[in-house]
Amino acid sequence: LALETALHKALEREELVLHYQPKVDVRSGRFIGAEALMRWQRNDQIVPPAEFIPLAEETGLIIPMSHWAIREAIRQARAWQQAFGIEVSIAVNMPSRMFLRTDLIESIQSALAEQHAAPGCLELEITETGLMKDLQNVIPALRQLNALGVEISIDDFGTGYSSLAYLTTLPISELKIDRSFVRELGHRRESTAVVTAILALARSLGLRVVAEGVETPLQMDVLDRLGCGIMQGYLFSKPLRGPDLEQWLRDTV
Ligand code: G
Ligand code: G
Ligand code: NA
Ligand code: MN
Repeated sequence: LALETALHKALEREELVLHYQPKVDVRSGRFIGAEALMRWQRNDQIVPPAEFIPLAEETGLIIPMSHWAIREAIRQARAWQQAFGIEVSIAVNMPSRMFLRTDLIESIQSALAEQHAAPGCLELEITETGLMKDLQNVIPALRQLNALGVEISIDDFGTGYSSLAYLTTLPISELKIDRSFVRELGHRRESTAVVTAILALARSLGLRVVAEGVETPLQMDVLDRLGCGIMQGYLFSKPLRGPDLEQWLRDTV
């Protein structure tokens, strides 16, 4: 209960921060965008999401936290666009229940308007498992977001049980290959088979693919050879505080 109270206050006290992990187009070396990952700056410590996201989900605090994350990501994307003169898209992790809320679209629209930002600066990630759990109820929001121009990415893809038939009808833009498959690339043939299958599926549906959790040059080479060009992982950068990602951009782009 103490933690719940503290988390409640954390939002008001602006103790939540987003860290950003770049997505890279490996062939061109281009920065494609970043995934926002939430951190809680509690006193002098950084509390990782594993220790507060489950609590936030249980208590419902995840709803205002998600609204906050959307606004903060849009603000940051806009700031980087202006500072670097490039298109920046920031992906925010959404619990599936956010897509059931009637105020989601309105909240995004007002945040975009306030920041004079285009919808393309925001992307929303939903896990494959979260999506399939509530598919029929989530679809209307996906359609509205798509119409607005906010792209949807399916996170941890390959670990859930997608109905492939449904996948063809969903207005989504990106699949993120779960890092459990990436980790075993070059060591377990089954992982290569799974990644190959995901890439073939994505190609036929016209979806972008991002490999997450890329840690080694070997994994990068295998992915590149299989035709997956967009990657995210410690090999390129860990999630960074905003100012540190700016430095990374100056050094890299
Ligand atoms: O950031 P990693 O560093 O530890 O994140 C651990 C887990 O917490 C991941 O599964 C990630 O999806 C989740 N997570 C991180 N940030 C957010 C967030 O802003 N919102 C939600 N709902 N989950 C997040
Ligand atoms: O569930 P989701 O994919 O949103 O979680 C992202 C999580 O993966 C975060 O905890 C992030 O810190 C972590 N992460 C990012 N890159 C790597 C990596 O290269 N290796 C590992 N093991 N974890 C990573
Ligand atoms: Na994610
Ligand atoms: Mn992921």
